[in-house]
Amino acid sequence: MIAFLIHVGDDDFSRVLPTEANGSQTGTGRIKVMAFPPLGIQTLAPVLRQRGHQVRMFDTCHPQMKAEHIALAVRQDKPDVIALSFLSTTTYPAAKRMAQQLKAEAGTIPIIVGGAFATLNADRILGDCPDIDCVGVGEGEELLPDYLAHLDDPGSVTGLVWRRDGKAVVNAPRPLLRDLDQFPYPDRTSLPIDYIESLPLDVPAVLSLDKFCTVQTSRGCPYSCIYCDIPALGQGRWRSRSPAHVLGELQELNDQGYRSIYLTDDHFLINRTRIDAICRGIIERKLEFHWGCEGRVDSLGIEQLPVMREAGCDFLAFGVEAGTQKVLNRLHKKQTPEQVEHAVREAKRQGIARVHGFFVVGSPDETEADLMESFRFAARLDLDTFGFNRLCAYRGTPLWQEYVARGIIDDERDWHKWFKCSDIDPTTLPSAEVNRLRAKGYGLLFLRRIFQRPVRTWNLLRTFGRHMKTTDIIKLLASPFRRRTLTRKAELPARMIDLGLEEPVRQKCPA
Ligand code: B12
Ligand code: SF4
Repeated sequence: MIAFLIHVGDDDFSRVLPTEANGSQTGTGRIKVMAFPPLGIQTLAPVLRQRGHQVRMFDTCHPQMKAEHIALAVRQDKPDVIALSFLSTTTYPAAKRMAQQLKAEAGTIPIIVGGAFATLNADRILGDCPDIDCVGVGEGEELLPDYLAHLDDPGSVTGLVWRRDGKAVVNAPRPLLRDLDQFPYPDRTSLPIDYIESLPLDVPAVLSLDKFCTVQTSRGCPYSCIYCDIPALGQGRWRSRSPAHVLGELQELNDQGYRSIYLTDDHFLINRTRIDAICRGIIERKLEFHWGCEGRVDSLGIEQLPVMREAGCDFLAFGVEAGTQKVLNRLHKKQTPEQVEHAVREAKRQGIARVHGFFVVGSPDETEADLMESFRFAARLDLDTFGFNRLCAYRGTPLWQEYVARGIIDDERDWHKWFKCSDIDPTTLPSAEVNRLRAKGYGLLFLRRIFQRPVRTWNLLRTFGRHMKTTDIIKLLASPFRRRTLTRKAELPARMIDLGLEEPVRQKCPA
């Protein structure tokens, strides 16, 4: 059979590399795009091929892989199945538009969707979008081939949510995969795109022009932070590939010339022995790439930092979230500021080149003093880079459930939206206030950096400056103080719309 695998991305998170930034070639058919590779379809493509299917992949970050181009390919190739893959709530409108445009061309060819958001909202998607025929819930490695083998009998495919006589039918759930080592390595060569290691910003913030890709060595996380849907996606379990399987893939990538790798694991640092085995393997094999990962500050993996550094780890991102125990507790983060300090200090002491801190602002019960303390805390920490995003609520998280219970979110009508907490929750600081304090906090942080660590700041700017124009660096530095316009804005909860509001009002609406 012929299957089309299409990654629908957010335009905000990709940008074709400008020619002056050295690279986008015309004529060769390959382009350079500042984006993360679409690991979902890269993972599924070889699995389908192994079962004898033909696969054609598309990533909408490519200017020639927009809906109209894919529709043309549908007309030419007449695939048996069109599979759309997208990650988040923010991309659902684009995925729907893609399904609509392709359905007009595809007629009876079934369109199946999958990915994190689809998994958490399967039956609702079918009720909402007539152009989508079914949803694959959870991991696709077994589900998608099973679906292709039973196109005429969707009722037999576990994990599938499909439509019969206009109604959504929810098949029995498919258990989580037990053995992640059984599948072929992702296909990173079929798409005519070179992904460039960059920051997902509105200026071309290129980090390196090294051949770049992502790898997933484990799935899931056993913690339960209130704003995160990873536990819901993976049933609160952490599963991993064996070090030998991971090393096989890393060797292949090394031999293909990849020199920059980012691990998209939800929590890479969880298992000390496994980290040790992977890192020692990288060292023994003399693999040449540098790599980065994310993890919790209380991980046992912190003890493995020396071997990680030796194995080429030069970027480590920690979920710091807040500078006060009160807010950390409210987020159910189960970590202390002292653990944050220890982890960051150790990472720098062991020579990790860039240590990043993810922070959130605008959390429930966070006061002005708490928020400013997060910035002061960040200034004290030995972080190289940091990001302060406003806390948002997504369906599938404990926070979403809390807002449903508190009568702020109507789960029936709001399921496809996401909300900034400071827009909707009266126990948060108002959005305007959060923005004002964030700009003030960034100002404080930048000044402390420039005066207390001038050499480090200069070196960091030089890293950016290698591939960026000075005007773009200035834009990058000014970005925390500017208002960014994303293509998809947070929407209003249904109950506020009922009240005729056009802007969110942070008060409990009548149920
Ligand atoms: C890497 C990553 C990114 C990268 C983008 C990567 C890319 N181009 O693909 C960047 C940094 C750009 C990013 C940005 C954002 N992300 Co993000 N991201 C991730 C992360 C950490 C890993 C994704 C990944 O590579 N997984 C590995 C692959 C193999 O898994 P997969 O894609 O899910 O595919 C598997 C299954 O889903 C399934 N499958 C996939 N497609 C299909 C299709 C069919 C038909 C079928 C049957 C099955 C199927 O099979 C695959 C193999 O099992 C996930 C967390 C996670 N664990 O999913 C968050 C995650 C997806 N992101 C999230 C969010 C919120 C965002 C942002 C909105 C953040 C923001 N506010 O700026 C943006 C939006 C970006 C966008 N929509 O394009 C949330 C989504 C929550 C939600 N309900 O919306 C997640 C779950 C993180 C979290 N803790 O909440 N992200
Ligand atoms: S935020 Fe990180 S630690 Fe918390 S549940 Fe999600 S993946 Fe786990």
